[in-house]
Amino acid sequence: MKLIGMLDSPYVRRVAISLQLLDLPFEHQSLSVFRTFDEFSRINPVVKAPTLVCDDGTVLMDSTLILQYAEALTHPRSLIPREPAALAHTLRTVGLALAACEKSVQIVYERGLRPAEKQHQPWVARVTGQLLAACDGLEAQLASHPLLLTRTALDQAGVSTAVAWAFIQNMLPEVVPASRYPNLVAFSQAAEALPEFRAAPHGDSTYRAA
Ligand SMILES: N[C@@H](CCC(=O)N[C@@H](CS)C(=O)NCC(=O)O)C(=O)O
Repeated sequence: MKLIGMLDSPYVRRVAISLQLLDLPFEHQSLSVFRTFDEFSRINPVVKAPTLVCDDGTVLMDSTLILQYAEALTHPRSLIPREPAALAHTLRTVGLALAACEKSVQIVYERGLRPAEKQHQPWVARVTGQLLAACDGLEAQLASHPLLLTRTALDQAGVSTAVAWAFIQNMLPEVVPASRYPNLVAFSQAAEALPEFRAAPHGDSTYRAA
């Protein structure tokens, strides 16, 4: 299978790290949804990153749906707990992390794609408040339910939390001050030291299996 999209996207990165943790081999093609729009659109005309081209040629998109497919391939190995209370905790954390990604991507797009005179401050303020609320929620989740950080114990809550934090700190550090989030800083530092995170760093590199 082939993962399409750049590792500067938190959605592509959470898939790249999760596939490794699930022991699923994959190729990676680091195409930009902006700079290589035409090449991307020949693979997926919708031009969404991540895109996954399955071994039978089926083209999937959306990180959560791609991960659902990946977990079907590796069942019973999973990054999502089965027991309902643990599942609710994991899904709450993943939801907060995905909301943090969505809100930070919206700010990055507003700044990078819309001409300065057309930027709408009330919208930016609203999205910034939502981003900070999601980060506050993640910080509180880490305080009340510390996440485990070994290769076998790390679940989708841990992957998505660390990936969201790295994206935010790379793209919008002045919007989300690290000093307000000590648990996220410590968790992120430990996660980024794991081989699966180091093999798929935020940025424009291409993942290659070790
Ligand atoms: N909910 C989607 C969000 C994916 C997403 O928005 N990716 C961005 C890159 S970070 C993208 O494809 N942007 C191009 C566009 O939406 O036109 C997921 O989880 O995969």
